[in-house]
Amino acid sequence: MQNDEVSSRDVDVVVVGAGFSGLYLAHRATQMGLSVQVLEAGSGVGGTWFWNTYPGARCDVESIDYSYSFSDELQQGWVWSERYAAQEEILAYLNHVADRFDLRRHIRFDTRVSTAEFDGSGWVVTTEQGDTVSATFCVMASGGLSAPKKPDIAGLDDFAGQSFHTARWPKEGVEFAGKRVAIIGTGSTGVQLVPMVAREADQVYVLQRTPNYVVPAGNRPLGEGELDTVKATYPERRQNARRTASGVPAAAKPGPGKDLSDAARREVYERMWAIGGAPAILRGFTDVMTDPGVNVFVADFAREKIAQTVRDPETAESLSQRDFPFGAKRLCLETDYFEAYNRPNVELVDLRKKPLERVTAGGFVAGGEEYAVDVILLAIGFDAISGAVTEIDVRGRDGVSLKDYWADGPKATLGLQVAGFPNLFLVNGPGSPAVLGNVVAFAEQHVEWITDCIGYLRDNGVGTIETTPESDETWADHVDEVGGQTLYVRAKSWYTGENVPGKPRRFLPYAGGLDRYRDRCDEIAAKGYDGFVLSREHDPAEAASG
Ligand code: NA7
Repeated sequence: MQNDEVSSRDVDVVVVGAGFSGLYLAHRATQMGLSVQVLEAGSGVGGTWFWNTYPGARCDVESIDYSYSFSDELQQGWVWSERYAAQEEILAYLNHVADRFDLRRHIRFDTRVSTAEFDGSGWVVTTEQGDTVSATFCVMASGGLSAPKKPDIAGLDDFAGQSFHTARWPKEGVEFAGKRVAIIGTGSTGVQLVPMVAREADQVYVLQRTPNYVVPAGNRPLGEGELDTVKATYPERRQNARRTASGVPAAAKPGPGKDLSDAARREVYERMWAIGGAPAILRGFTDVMTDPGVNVFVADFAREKIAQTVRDPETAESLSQRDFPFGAKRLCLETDYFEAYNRPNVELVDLRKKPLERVTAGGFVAGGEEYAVDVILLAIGFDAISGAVTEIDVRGRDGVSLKDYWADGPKATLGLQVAGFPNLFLVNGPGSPAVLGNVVAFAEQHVEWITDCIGYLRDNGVGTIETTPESDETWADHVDEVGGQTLYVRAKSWYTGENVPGKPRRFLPYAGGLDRYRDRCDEIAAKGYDGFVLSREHDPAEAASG
């Protein structure tokens, strides 16, 4: 970079996190001739896929799409074995990427960042070990689902057995044979975990507070011929995905279900159930998410499938969601989940009928009944989207804390930058569309925008870039408004922050879709970062509007 102050820094860019986003950032920034230091809390690359090693952990986006598109050699060379990749395979892929592009030399592992402070022209990041790294730019590639939710369960500290959050699974594994196990939580994680633990443990109690809509994953091995067909048209497939709302290629367009008879709808949905996966099932008709009658049809269909599978009618009813529309929360994809409840060693504890009172030294008490267990698995979710950033003490101009700035709810222009925090970028931050689709496609878009922006600043001798409070508010209001038009606001979930007690309610992801979002980001960049404040000098008073 150009001026003396900047060149005296350790690196041009410091990146927090070596998951999908951080790895690509390191690759792209170094390709541009920038120096990069990635700081990673884990002892290996992979982020979410490094930490979530619980049995059954698997992606809910198809492997051929949930992968980088930036290198044709990479996508042609890598062989995915299943429709939905298991955690081990995604982690192996990310390790391959780190080696193939020689990224490890930019990464410091076992290094958790505790503070990040703007010093007038750049960032000083401090690690838990007390080391500092100074950089012109700081990028939070710290992940949307990487801050485990703190358990709000009475008595958990008194438990004498083994207990941990599923995203902190012991690396040495867990022996379930001969054990009684409680699994708290029935989101995607719980749904994947239950059948796996049920195969080994003596007894499994599944503690469910809210039933979710759970649909067949339709996972299967990928035939070699099938993968070859995809590879032959990968560039077109990726191009197609870039122009969709969700970052996965658009399938042939179905028609609306509104005017069809129930029998005709049923025929379509039997097919969708057999295909499995969220895109088929959410978009079996074009109006599942907009027409209340069609939505109720699909919800009824899903409940019928449970009743056909789960033998005990009371358990089947407890597993059936009736309070919010189909698709209002991210669908959970299952393999053998409902069948698990037919096993003699699995019992659903419906916390709506038997509230969880407390954990004791030897188990838990729900609805006045005592249950003895040896292990408690906390599949209770995450302080999503903003939690990994607010865990760090981030201080911007004049020492202002990001946590304080976000006291009423996280806000960031385009989900990328925050007023008062110059040269700080967020990947897949609050206000970005990432979690509503294929996170890898969104991460690539973010990383490309951020690195292009840094390139622009370098080429134009600009010292800092930041947003304004007005722009943050306007974008957050827009995100709220667009989110308010969807069914997502009809359920309490990590999309709104309501899964974490005390977290201000705000619809966090931008529901306008990748295509619209990309256009908006590109338009702003093409106009020299219109609406952002670009400053040649480091004195904000001399800042010139971009
Ligand atoms: P989720 O989807 O946030 O699910 C967490 C589950 O844990 C959910 O069933 C919660 O019930 C339950 N929970 C949380 N706290 C408690 C307490 N205190 N008592 C009982 N039950 C509790 O997290 P996941 O890890 O499953 O999935 C996250 C994302 O990862 C997923 O959407 C995919 O994108 C991948 P609640 O619904 O709050 O009543």
